Amino acid sequence: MFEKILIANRGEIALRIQRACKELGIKTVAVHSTADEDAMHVRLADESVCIGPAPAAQSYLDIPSLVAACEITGAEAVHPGYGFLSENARFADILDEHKVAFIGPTAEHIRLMGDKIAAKETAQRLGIPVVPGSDGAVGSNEEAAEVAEKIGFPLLVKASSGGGGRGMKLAETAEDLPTALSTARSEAKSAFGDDAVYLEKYLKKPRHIEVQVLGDGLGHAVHLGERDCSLQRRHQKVFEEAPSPALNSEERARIGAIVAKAVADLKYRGVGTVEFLYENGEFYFIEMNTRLQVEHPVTEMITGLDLVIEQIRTASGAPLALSQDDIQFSGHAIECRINAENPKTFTPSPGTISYFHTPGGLGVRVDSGVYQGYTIPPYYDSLIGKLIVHGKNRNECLMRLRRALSEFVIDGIETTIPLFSELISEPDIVNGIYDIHWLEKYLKRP
Ligand code: MV4
Repeated sequence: MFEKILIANRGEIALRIQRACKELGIKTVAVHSTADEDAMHVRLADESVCIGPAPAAQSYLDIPSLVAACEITGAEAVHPGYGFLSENARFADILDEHKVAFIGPTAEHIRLMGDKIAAKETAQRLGIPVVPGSDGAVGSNEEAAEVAEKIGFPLLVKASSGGGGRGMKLAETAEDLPTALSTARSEAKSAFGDDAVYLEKYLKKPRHIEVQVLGDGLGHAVHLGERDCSLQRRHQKVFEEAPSPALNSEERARIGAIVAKAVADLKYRGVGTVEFLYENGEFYFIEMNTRLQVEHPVTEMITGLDLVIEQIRTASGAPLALSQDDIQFSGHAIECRINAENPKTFTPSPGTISYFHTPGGLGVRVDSGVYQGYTIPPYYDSLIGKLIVHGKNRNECLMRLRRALSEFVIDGIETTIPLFSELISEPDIVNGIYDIHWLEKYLKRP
């Protein structure tokens, strides 16, 4: 096991990772930009290193500074958190060259899943159902038109180097296809330096359901159930829950078993998320994320497992101590992402928190990186915390969430808390009837 871990991140996730390290008796090293000198993740770490100025490109994304911080402190491993360098295969390779462990999958697996065409081919080969579409990249517009006729319209043109909603173009009819292809290609070329695109049948009203997996890199893997992340705005998730109100236990066990088998066959190490669109009772693979996700706590709440501890153990080479039968799902969990933003316009609202009171009590968890008197800098993501609530069933979870939201007080800045207070009174949310377009439609209403 590692004795010292460097956490290459900031905010709530840096604190979350420190907590796991402390439980394992591992020393922590925080890194920070000059804008984060007063941040909680710096105060609570055993050691800290300033790695550069405020812009992330010169600090949290600066690989040479991070490698130097490992060398100065003697950290044996790096946890990247989410965002920043968490899915950067080159970073994993460079750490490896410096004999520092990357707490995550191998660089090869990160690279494989970063290439969306290769990821989809791999998923299909391993028995995971995928969205009908082109076999790999499409060549000329003529070739694309032929494939498109077979798939049918509407369809999506997706960039192989895209993901998370970047580099997608909708073609409603054959007439739209040439424009969709050329704009997708040129946007992908300038954003990612790669103009490879592929085609997929467009699913009109799916839910976004993702399966959490955990592997040891030695051929053993389990699934930890799914999360429903359909409530999103502009590809930013807002509210996540586990289990999905749309699935029954047979569907859960079936897709879970398929995914766990695939991940075991891949010899995947660490935690991962296999993303699906779900429509009319069918699952369609879209992408795999090779990082710890923001919404991992809802899975922790219903399984009782600590996903960060599992990441650290598997990165140190330990075999999985769990079999699928050891995983028990209990109750229901919901996460609300608390952003420092106006709850109607979503304009960022950095500034000083003049008063901060978090909810508590049975089944309530707050993962946050801020405190009363803290000044949120304007340079980074606006996520300042997450409220996660657990109950023995969905109804109890919603009752508890309503209560917890009413206790939460954050003054001095605007936050998305009022949006959640509204959402949990909406009949569709109470009944669990929503798809990936629900929230954007709701926000557009007069
Ligand atoms: C799709 C789709 C419909 N049909 N693919 C957007 C993010 C990226 N991960 C995949 N995305 C989508 N792919 C097919 N074939 C609709 C979306 C999509 C979406 C997916 C998940 C969550 C929110 C979304 C919002 C808009 C579009």
